[in-house]
Amino acid sequence: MSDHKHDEHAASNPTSPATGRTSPAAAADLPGDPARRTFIRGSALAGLVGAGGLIGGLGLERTAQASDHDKMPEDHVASGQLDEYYGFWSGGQSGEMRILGVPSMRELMRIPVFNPDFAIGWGITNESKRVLGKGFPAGGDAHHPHGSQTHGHYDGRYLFINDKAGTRVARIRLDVMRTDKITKIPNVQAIHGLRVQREPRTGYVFANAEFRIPTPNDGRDLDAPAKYQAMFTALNGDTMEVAWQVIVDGNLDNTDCDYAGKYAASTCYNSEGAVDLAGMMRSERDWVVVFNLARIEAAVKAGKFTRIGSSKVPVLDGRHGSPLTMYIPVPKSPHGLNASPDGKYFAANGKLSPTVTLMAWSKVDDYFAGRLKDPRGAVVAEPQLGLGPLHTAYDNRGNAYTTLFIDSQMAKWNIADAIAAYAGKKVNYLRQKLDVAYQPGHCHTSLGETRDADGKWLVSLNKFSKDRFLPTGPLHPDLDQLIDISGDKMVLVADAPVFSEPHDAIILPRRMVMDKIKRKWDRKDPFFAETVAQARKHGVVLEKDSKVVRAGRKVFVYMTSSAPKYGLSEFKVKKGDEVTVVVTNIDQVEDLTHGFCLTDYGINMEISPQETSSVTFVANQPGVYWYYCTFFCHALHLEMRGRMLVEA
Ligand code: CUK
Ligand code: CUA
Repeated sequence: MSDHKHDEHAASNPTSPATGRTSPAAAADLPGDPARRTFIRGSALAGLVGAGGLIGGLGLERTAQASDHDKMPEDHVASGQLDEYYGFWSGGQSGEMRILGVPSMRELMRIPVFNPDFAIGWGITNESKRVLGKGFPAGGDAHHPHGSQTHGHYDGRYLFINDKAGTRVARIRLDVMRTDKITKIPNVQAIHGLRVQREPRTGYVFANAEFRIPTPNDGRDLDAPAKYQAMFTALNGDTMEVAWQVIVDGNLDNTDCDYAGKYAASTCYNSEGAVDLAGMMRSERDWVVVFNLARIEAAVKAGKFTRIGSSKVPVLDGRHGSPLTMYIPVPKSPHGLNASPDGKYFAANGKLSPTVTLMAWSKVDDYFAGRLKDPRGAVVAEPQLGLGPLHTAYDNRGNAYTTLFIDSQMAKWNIADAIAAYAGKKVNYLRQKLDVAYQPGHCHTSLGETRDADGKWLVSLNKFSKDRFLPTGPLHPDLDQLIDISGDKMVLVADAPVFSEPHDAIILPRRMVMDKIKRKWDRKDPFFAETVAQARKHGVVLEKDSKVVRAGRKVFVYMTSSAPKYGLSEFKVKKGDEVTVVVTNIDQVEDLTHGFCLTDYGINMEISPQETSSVTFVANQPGVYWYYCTFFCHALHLEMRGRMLVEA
């Protein structure tokens, strides 16, 4: 049966092998003259924000050179072989999460999160609607996937991801790769930065609100933006309830936390509190705000908070002068915030400044203990790297890798040397610059957000692909490039076009994930437990019974599915009935998934081995309607169908 699946296609490698299409060599040996990179001002800035100038022309002048990598494609994963790593990719404005194999960069699966998805029935089934909530928005804008941790190691329980468009945070179960909780964050708008607590465990999920809004936001204050506020939010990763919120000055962009369980920190741009572009650029400095978790928890316990509107969430005041927070001035409009896996530092990426500001958690200790008066004293290095630093990733050898959006490059630099240079020593901390194509946003190293950073792979998530692929109309794919960082030099090994638009990704070793994965559903799984309980009330044993239960205008249609048959080949309802179809896949064979599609009713759902899926709809059109299986499960798959009669 399962040999009916299209194995030979699934196993072939859609990404290019080592292409040799980029030019690591040219820039590689010339770390560049840091002094050449000065603050972006005047016309350069206008070009950046105007988007036309700098972005439009860049990259195209790059000359292709053969890489010395042609002989041994590091990314080659032959047909039938498994990747060494799982990559979890944000799906950006598609609202989903994607699973990629690394290093092949093959897309393995998509996990619908904030987006409706007809293939598996996300947003259609009752089980998914329970997760999405009533009246869920049509989609989402997902940026930052992160894996739950225990003591700074991935623990394989959950993935978390933000929705900027719908101000939500979602949790995905790693064992079944399915979204199991979505929380709408109150009092704020546009959840952007997201991270998980590392110590002792996750624990908190930290979420940044990017846009400042009136509090409460009840239809006033268009003309009083000075009264707008943004808040830092901590959720409880076990319950997905909001634990507390802290009001900050400015708006929050990206966030990260330490490896000791003491602090979280966020980049803020728009310290001016402006509502237009010119205003947001006025000051030369913005800041990083650090949150003291112990003090926040103590303040919550002591009742030093307010509540806003009908929300139960404790809201604390963390604006300038608050004992809960520390404001570290950094060059204006910082973007990415990245903690180093040695547990010592955190970096704010300059974006409009050619620098990355490196700060030490130990100095944050000093500040909150009163030993450090000037918060700027937390800065231990400020390396100049190039134009448009957005995000930084780390290896296990003391090096950092920073994306340069405007320069279309990846800069590798050494942390210890950057600190020495900041202290006045004459050392070159820049190790290499590698051209990427083009305009990278995030970068991420294998295991780089944990203590287990292994210094093997780096992925550059580029926003523009322009001339790199067959043209696909005006809309181009993004381009995620895989870079081998295991040696002294970064070597580009693979190009993977990706649909709009992954911002961030994480890379985990396969054993960590495979150990947790279920190949079939457990009949006691909580994901469909409510549906099972309802069947029990009707005296139905889902694994055996196929029958119709009528309760007034509500009709429950229970059926099994077993290749190539549904338990019911027909059922009758009356026009206007509220019909709930519950299908239980009793097949035990791995990969033997069935579908249930009801023609002309806009209904499809996936039922994987041992899963129960259900859908509720109103039978508003009289007539005969065929339902059929949508997953090619058997030689007689096309015959796997039945009829619903809706009586007029
Ligand atoms: S953000 Cu998109 S490139 Cu949402 Cu992490 Cu920096
Ligand atoms: Cu069941 Cu196709």
